[in-house]
Amino acid sequence: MTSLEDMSAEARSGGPLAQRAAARLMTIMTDQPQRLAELLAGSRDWPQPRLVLGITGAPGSGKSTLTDRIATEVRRRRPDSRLGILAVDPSSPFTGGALLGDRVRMMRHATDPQVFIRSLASRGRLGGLALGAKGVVRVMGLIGCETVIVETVGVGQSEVEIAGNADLVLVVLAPGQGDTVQMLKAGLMEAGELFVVNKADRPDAERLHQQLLTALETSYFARHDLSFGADEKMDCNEVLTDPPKVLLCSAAEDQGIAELVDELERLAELNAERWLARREEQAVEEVRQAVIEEVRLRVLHAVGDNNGGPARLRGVLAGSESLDTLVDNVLVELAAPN
Ligand SMILES: Nc1nc2c(ncn2[C@@H]2O[C@H](COP(=O)(O)OP(=O)(O)O)[C@@H](O)[C@H]2O)c(=O)[nH]1
Ligand SMILES: [Mg+2]
Repeated sequence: MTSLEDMSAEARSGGPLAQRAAARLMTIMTDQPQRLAELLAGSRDWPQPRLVLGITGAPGSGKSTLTDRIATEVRRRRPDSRLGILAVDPSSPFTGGALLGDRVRMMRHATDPQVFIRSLASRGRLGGLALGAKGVVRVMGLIGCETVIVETVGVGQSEVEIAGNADLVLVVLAPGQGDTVQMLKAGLMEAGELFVVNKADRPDAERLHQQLLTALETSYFARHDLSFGADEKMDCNEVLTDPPKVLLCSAAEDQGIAELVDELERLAELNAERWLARREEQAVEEVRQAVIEEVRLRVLHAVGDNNGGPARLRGVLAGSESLDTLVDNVLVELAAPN
């Protein structure tokens, strides 16, 4: 079997097999997410993306359409640089669950050799989804994608976690997709560093825009406690920025996209150093999660269906062995040389 290191070198080489090696690496990250640790260990001097953008929001708000538009605009501005798209959304056109029109639209990027598209279906997966997504993002960075866009539907813990792992989280809202109160409940408001009110071609978009501005200002001032001497209350390490921007776009009609990409470029420039440092911290966290995932798999095997597992579990039910003892025994067995 080819090692991750060889595969990585191949993927970076730009040679005839590079595309396939990159695709294989991404598949390995999805199927065996714990191997991310191995990948990171061999990648210290590799290139880093300029921007890992998380795009999240309610289903139907227009995340995929917006992703497509942003990708087109970024490709236009940076014709020589690669771009990666990861969709973690079972209904995404990238995963095949969408209308024919959406799929046809995405095909434009599918034939662009500088664009790498991957999808992860979050349904029916047990563990390691978030880690798998991080692995795919790392591979995209390592093969030279300057921009990586991660689309996740803004429901569920792991999806929010995946978006939160990006350098910058863009939250998409659209009229008719639930109100700002619901967003607050879903924790999306706190996660967002930049907001887009999409479907500006709809008459009620302007009202949503105003609502969101008010809600964001209120929560921003409350968070920074600006009504009392802000200087004393502020954490010294915290960079005090302006309240997050809210842009009005129509992804369908290609309006406001250039302004959005301008803002993304501005933020990437402004935060370059901070994001690099943060990604380094995240690598440590990714190794931690890889350790946990590997241990989880081994334990799962030890109490699995083919390994006398059910009998041992029944022992706990029958009271012949306590849970603690079973766990201790499993750990001792796992540690024993075999
Ligand atoms: N009117 C209007 N419809 C849009 C706009 N953007 C997306 N849509 C439509 O909204 C629906 C959901 O879009 P999609 O990008 O799949 O949303 P996602 O579920 O958030 O990824 C599709 O039918 C899109 O064509 C927009 O700016 N205006
Ligand atoms: Mg989508």
